[in-house]
Amino acid sequence: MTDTATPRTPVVDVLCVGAGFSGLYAAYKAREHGWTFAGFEKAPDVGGTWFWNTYPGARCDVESIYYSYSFDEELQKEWTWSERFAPQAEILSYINHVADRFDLRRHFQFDTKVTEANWLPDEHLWELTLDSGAKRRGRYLLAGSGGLSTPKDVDVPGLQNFSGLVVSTSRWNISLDDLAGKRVAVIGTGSSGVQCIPLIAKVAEHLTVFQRTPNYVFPARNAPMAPEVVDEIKSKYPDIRQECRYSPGGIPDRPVTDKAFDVSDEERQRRYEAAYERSGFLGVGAEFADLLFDLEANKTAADFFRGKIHEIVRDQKTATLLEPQFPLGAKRSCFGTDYYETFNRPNVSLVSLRDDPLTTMTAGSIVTEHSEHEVDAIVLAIGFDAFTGPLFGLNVTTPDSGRLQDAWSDGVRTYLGMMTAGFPNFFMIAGPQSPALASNVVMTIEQSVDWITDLIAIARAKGIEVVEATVEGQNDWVNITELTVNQTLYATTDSWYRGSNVAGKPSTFMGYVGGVGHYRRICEEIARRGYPGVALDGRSVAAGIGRIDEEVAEATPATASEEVHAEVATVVGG
Ligand code: NA7
Repeated sequence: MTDTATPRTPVVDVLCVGAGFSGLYAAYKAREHGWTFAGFEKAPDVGGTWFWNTYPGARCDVESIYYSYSFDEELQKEWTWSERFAPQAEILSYINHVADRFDLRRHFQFDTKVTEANWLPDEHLWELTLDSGAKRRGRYLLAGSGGLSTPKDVDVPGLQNFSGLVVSTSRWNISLDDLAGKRVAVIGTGSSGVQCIPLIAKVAEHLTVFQRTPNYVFPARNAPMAPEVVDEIKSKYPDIRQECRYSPGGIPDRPVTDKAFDVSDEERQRRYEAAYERSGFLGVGAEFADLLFDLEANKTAADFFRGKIHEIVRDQKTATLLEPQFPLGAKRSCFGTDYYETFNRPNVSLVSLRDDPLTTMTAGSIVTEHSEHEVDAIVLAIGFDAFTGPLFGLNVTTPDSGRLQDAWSDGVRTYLGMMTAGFPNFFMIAGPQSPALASNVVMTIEQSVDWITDLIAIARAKGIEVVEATVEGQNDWVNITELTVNQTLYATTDSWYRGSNVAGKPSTFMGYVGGVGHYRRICEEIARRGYPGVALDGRSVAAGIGRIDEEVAEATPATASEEVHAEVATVVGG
């Protein structure tokens, strides 16, 4: 029997793609509202990115006590994280626990890929096509498909010639033992490469690391969670979470009050040393308020860090090759365990692809311009087609706007990172131009789902069937995200943050970097004012989101870094 849509095809209130942190919370909220919900997940089980990224050493880089749901007090009380940064398996068992505890699994169809999503304007419905050919219809479509879930296409020359073992960190399907005693190559030194390299080095006969862009790799200082620390946090969890919701990054803030050149050279060094010991996102890169805004200030932190590499790595030529050259923090810093120390091992060597580009491969070797490296196995840690990859894979289409990828052919355009003009009743959970990329993403996901489901609830209560971002509201938001990022050093550096890791991808900065708390206040204010920037059955309140942004800023005590930000804005006329 074919399973195509008929007039009697059941219609649910909410369709959702993905059963990771986003989809599960969306299912929970939909059920709380009493809506029918149908979720689709291509993996055989829950977990999203954490289902697939099982490479050795995979763990979160935001502390687990924050990188977890905050919506249920009992949940956060009963779950105990074993380490400061939980490994992938523990995060996945947490997600499974949440799915079981709230009985969410039954709302999802697994092993099911959504291949198309079409808006039916006459019926005000979304119709999904599944890889089985089946159709499913619903009033609202939520993309909980994640930001870092679609692996980048392999763009390493000559890989088809190689006859040994090839494995990708984002689709890891071997055991570490399979690499034991082998000559292994790792290509890529982002977070994934950085996390697996030290562990592969321990089992491989020889490991050759092929590095294109050296990163800042801070010591993660991962450790078991002391029971008394866990008890202390659990006793204060609601307050801590509330602080996180209005913080710059979705983790408890450590407000800094001064700029790098406000203190003497000796004092600055002393502060960087202490911050280096502390590590984490509030480490060296956050020690002074102007580090992400002022290149000279940033250079003091970057130089300090480069000095650390030379202290750790014995071979000074290798240490120099490992030195990052872009401003510290301008793309996502990595957190590793024994990363630089690994280059002191006799069985590890480094090839700098900047100096010696990879040209091709043979059946048993990687060939660069100046050398050839015999290997038995290649680990690809080359990253993701971030944010737009997962969304474009859904082929979201409306008759008037065409496919999302065509509508965004010159770059991403969203309203608050959650909606996009021309695609009614379609919502992106923590999508591009939301704070997702520069935040504790679990907190951003919760905020996003809350805002989206509040809007749907209001529309339903008023009998409104079609909800859509206005072009005016979207233009305002795109301007805000660009003005905000252009005042920072993020704007100066190529990375997946702006799509430059994928050939041909239009350059748009994929996040809002004005802070989780500020963003939340803007979203709250927009809701309070009747959703300017959103057309409800075609009617909208005039947008003026820029004015809301300013009013929210004026009403909130500025943090030191926001003051620097404002100073920079005056200087550059932003
Ligand atoms: P990333 O951070 O995008 O890192 C990918 C790495 O792979 C990076 O070093 C790239 O160098 C390198 N790369 C990519 N393509 C190639 C080719 N063709 N040849 C050589 N080297 C290449 O991805 P990750 O998975 O490590 O981390 C993603 C995020 O997950 C991370 O930020 C955390 O938020 C969690 P490049 O820098 O492009 O020169």
